[in-house]
Amino acid sequence: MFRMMILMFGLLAATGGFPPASAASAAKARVHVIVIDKMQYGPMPTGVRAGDIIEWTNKDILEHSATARDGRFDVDLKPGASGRITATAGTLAFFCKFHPTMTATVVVE
Ligand SMILES: [Cu+2]
Repeated sequence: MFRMMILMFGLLAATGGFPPASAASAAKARVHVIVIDKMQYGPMPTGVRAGDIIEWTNKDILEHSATARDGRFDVDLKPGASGRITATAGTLAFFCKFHPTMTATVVVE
């Protein structure tokens, strides 16, 4: 009898009989990656919504940053490092504080 119950439980789990607990929240926040390469921010993500994650990945051998013009974030990015923020609604203009000619803007709905 006990063996039977274990078998049933296994079957339920295998066939998705139990809803995954984090399915709803995982579907909500998406991660948008901005790659920094050769002293430039890569293509800006589109369709970013407030609450999504914006992640910068620095592929250069120099340190960079993603620093908001309005001061709402300042992410330091060592060579090879990544950093992320939770996006807030608005037009996010940012630059690299080490190389101020590096600029970009991402729109968050
Ligand atoms: Cu830089």
